[in-house]
Amino acid sequence: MKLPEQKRALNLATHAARAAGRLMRANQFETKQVDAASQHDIKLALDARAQNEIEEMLADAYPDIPLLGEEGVHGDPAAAIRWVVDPIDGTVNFTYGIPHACVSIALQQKAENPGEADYEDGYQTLVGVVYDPFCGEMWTAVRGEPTRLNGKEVRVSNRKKMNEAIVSIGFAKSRENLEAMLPYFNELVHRVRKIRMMGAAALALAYVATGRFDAYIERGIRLWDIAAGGLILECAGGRFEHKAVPGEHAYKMIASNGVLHRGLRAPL
Ligand code: LIP
Repeated sequence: MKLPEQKRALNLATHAARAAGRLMRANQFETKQVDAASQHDIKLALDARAQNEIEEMLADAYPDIPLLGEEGVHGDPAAAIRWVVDPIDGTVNFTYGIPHACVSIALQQKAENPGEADYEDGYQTLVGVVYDPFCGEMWTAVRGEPTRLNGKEVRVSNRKKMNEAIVSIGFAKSRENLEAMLPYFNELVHRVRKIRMMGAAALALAYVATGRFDAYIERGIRLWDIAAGGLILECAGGRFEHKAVPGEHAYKMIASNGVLHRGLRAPL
């Protein structure tokens, strides 16, 4: 399996993200077919349709590279190279007509040296794309290069004071994560300027990378929610701390502008 040339992979991922974004925009005001729903989560038929559209475009160009996605796996997800895809991140928002959701596509490879891996499973992220079709914002990152928003370089904030910080928190989908994070929420809310809970992990990471948020914290989040956004954050000068937790490709993570990281005192 040959590693794609990274600029070519980035261009392909942005085209695939735009295709999924067009599908989201075309259905923004349409009644959504719900395939499954629980107290804190919804699965739409459009989630699977969007992932199929992305998968076809990626496989057309690179038929040998498997895809690990929120809506299923195509090929061997433990291969040396893989795409990691969340076709609609922020599905509950999208279902309710809240225009805060995005497409997240990452290219990962198994690191040659374990010390160079980003994740405990040995993978490192090479290319990341997060696309918000409602604001027309495309974040792109290639490992070792600056993050760009619609082609323009962006960087994390340099805010150093917690009482000036905007921190985003996600409560994921389970009661256990909710119970674990509420005490921290109650403590943190008094120390920062504002807390924001927006419902799309990949956008929260992109917002930290762009200096709109100063940090983002969530536990029980999945790899497809954070793989692209984590690279986008690191290439924008941010700090992306994460650790595997029980569950399929599940992580707890603290993302920040770096200078505020210790001050968060997140209990993860
Ligand atoms: C969502 C994440 C969000 C998290 C939600 C859900 P989805 O992803 O982006 O941060 O709090 O529970 O996991 O399911 O909309 O792709």
